[in-house]
Amino acid sequence: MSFVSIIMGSKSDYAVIKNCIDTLECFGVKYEVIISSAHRSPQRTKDYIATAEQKGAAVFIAAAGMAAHLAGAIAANTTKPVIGVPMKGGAMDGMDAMLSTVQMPSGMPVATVALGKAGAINAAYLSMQILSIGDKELSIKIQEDRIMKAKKVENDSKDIEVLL
Ligand code: RP5
Repeated sequence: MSFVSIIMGSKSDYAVIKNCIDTLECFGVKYEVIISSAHRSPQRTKDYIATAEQKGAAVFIAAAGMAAHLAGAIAANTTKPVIGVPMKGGAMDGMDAMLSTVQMPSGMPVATVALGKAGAINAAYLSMQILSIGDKELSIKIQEDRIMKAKKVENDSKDIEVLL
């Protein structure tokens, strides 16, 4: 059974990552979620990745703030795709998290999404798009979601649009 594994560095990341969880639930995608840190609990992080892979984790989502490098630490321990969600906050308001996530040296990629809520939601979408490569049903759900989004743009516009 393939699933998405979500690892956040601290409980303080949960409010943002809940958006990722909610998005996966909307699509009926299976996931695990744990708190584990690259620097506060490095062994737990490493052990969890090995266990999750054995159980069927197909994609890892890593959420961390400041320069915690959780996504990179996960990428070092798996060849599965890793999506990094930089958390806003701290003295640099997320710039440190963004750079420590996006600026991975060559050969050890982390697919980095936007800071905060948008990034958490996009991490869910990107992980589902990866899973959908081998899952036709999920692929159709994602295509239907795109159609709904396009319709919403049209409907929102109809409410306010002025055309000459
Ligand atoms: C990172 O440090 C966590 O991912 C969190 O975003 C940040 C601050 O953690 P706390 O001090 O709030 O636990 O490791």
